[in-house]
Amino acid sequence: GQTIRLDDYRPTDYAIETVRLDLKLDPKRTQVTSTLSLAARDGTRGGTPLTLDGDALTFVFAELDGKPLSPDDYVATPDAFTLKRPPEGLFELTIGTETNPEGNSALMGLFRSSGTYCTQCEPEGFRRITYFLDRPDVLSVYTTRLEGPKDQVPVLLSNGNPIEEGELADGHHYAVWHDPYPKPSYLFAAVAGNLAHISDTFVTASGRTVDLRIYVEPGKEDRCHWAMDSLKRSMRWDEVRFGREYDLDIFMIVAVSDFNMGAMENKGLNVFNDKYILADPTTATDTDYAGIESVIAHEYFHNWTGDRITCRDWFQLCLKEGLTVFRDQEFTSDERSRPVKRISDVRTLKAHQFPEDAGPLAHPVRPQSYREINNFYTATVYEKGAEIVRMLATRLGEDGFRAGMDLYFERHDGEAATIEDFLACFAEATDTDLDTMLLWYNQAGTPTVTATSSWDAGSSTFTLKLTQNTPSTPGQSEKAPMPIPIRFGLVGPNGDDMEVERIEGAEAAADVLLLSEHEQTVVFHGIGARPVPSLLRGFSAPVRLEADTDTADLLFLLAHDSDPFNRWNAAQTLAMDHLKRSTEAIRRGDTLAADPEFIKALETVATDTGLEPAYRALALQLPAESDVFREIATDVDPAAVSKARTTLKGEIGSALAGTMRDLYDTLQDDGPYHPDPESTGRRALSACALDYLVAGGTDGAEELAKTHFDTARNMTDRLAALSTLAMNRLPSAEPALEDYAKMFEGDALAMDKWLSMQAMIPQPDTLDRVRELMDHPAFSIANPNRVRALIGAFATGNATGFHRADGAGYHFIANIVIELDPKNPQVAARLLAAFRSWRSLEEGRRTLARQELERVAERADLSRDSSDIVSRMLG
Ligand code: DPP
Ligand code: ZN
Repeated sequence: GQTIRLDDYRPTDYAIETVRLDLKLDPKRTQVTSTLSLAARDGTRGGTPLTLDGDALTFVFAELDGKPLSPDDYVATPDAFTLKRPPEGLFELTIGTETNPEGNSALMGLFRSSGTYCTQCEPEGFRRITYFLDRPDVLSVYTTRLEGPKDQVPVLLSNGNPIEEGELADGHHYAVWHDPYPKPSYLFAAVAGNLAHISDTFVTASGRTVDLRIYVEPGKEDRCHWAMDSLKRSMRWDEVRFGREYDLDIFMIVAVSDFNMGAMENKGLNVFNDKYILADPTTATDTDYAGIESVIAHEYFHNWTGDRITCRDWFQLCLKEGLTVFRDQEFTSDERSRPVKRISDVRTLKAHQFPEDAGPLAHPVRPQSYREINNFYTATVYEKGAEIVRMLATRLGEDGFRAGMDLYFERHDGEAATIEDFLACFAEATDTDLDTMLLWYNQAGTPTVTATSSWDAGSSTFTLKLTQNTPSTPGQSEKAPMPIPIRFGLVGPNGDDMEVERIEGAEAAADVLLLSEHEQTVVFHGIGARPVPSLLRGFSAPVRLEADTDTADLLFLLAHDSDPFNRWNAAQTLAMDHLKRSTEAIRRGDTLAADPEFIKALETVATDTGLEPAYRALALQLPAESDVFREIATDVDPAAVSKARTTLKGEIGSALAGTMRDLYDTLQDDGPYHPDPESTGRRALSACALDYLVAGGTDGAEELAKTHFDTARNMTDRLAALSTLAMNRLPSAEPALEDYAKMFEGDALAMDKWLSMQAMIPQPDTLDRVRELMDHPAFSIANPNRVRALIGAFATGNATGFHRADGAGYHFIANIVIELDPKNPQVAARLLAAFRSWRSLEEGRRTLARQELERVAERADLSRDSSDIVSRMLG
């Protein structure tokens, strides 16, 4: 495959001012007629050939300014259409193509999901519908006409506002939609089918009434109300926090059951994976409710950061994604709990982005080149991209950040912009030199920051020696130092933050200092007693911090730090230190007991009713096995890590059995279910207590969990109890799993949870179970949600199973990738990325994993998606 490079960017020779698309819907032979009004851009030489992108298209006809073109005038292949000698001035090109929605198993372009016609165009799906300049910097005004048999497709939707509809002969009807906002092709959408909807209205800040609709399969309307509620709150929040109003008369969301991604922000017509729409208390968990709220917000916020201002090219993907993730994170923080949200986001970042950044798939937030852009919808572009925006906000303060955003919206509305454009707005609005911020976009790898400290009584100074070092990553061996904002506090002996008279050696504002060199020595004056430094508060930069804080310091921070993030982080660091040492002991055939002081400190947090229950639940959660892998980094023995973690959990559970039982008892609530943050937190803490009771082997714990499962009145409680039974491999797990399957038979989303849970049971023979479940009626290899639920959960959520010492887990996943790749390359390539940390494994597993990767790589006809991943992985 060909490599696309950022440095090669140049605008197209021609602009497409308007697009008239006409779709005559048919399951196997949909007729697409596209009429483009084109004009050469300034500077294009007269007669320069025009080449439009295509992908697997069936060409039917072409006309120029309403007259048929002779075959001498153009070349049409499945992958491109070239008009050899375009006329001067404005001209109209009409092209007819034919496409087979039913045969479209890749779910890119026009496809069918349970009978509904639906599109997915980002990033390069529009070229599977018609020939086009299918890139984000070609902005056009679209008018779309949809036509089909009224009994099969009573609902016909596209972007913008509806302008016309009518009946035709032989039971057909049509609808015409017009989107006045110029947009790139990746934001085009069309949906047609037998859909029901719920509707509501929203009055914007300036008093316009917007019609809101959520479309679903008939019968599922009752499960859309939380999504609608989330949408209205998102619309209000964007007005209040960023001054952004919605701009069309109607905003529509459609939920479909076959979808590669979570959701898609098409202008005025978002298409969602139904997992992020449908919710009711019996089938959705608190996590599902929170996920729906944040994905609804994310896609809605794209209306300004993505749609009104889009990306110049796909290298700038983080311009819309990082920024929009930041915005949805802020929304959740404002709606729920800021510390809890921050901790969850950092856990996600470390679980997904850090390993990506440390392995063969590492790439800059703004890559310099790609072979397949679909493989760059990554944790790095999204989550690290959001962290960079957060660092800007941290450095510039609330007002400065808002001023920069205001300028960005004002200056670039209606444009396709770059990261440089974005940074320039903040630099200008706040008169700050932000040139080195670009390094965060251009350099891959997670910097390690070290901090060594000393206090000098005589001079009342506290000295912090800081260094930063970013490891080499594929294609980048040398790294320049980056600007790293470190939010800090010096915690005095009484537990309060100390006053600092003056700071030398670093640019510092209030409680943030900027590490900008490889090495800096920072001196804090007026420090009359030895403080414990609390660094990187709120995780102010996406770095790995190695500080010289010892166990006593960490216990002190866990008890006293005024920053809730660092209090939590102190507990995590203590647990991680233990897990690493315990893993080593296990590999030596030894054991290592947990520190009673640490367990006691956990108990103090768990029972501190001054803290939110959700926060207490997070504090009690041990680092995941994958977190420990990451920290160990080389020669990882997954079985030893798993054993270390299970042992520690058991020790805590048994030491704190009485506390956990009290917690559990006081947290039960008989009121009606509501997914609000308070009751969500209560349920999370209760589930955590129950899990520790079981892990600790407490008398009666299994019965308690079984009763919790049987008497649950919502999915959150039911699933938590089932998970505890299953993950701890208790005898009651199997009958409970059977009961669950009977209860939710036929409910695909609820059955996904059942598939996932079984796939994650941490024992070697889980692989056999996963193979059997592939024959269960609840599973289908054609549906991405089912594949992610069963196979994805096994590959990424079951270290014990996937990393079986005999390599059977690797072999199984490689087989699935090979089977899936011809049908849905995107989903196959995603699955393949489960191997991304293979080089860190101990030698035996590393060899087995390499063999499987090589077996995949040797396949002829591998998709560009999978071949790109596998070659980078082996490269
Ligand atoms: N729909 C995906 C997202 O919102 C890709 N744009 O992140
Ligand atoms: Zn997005």
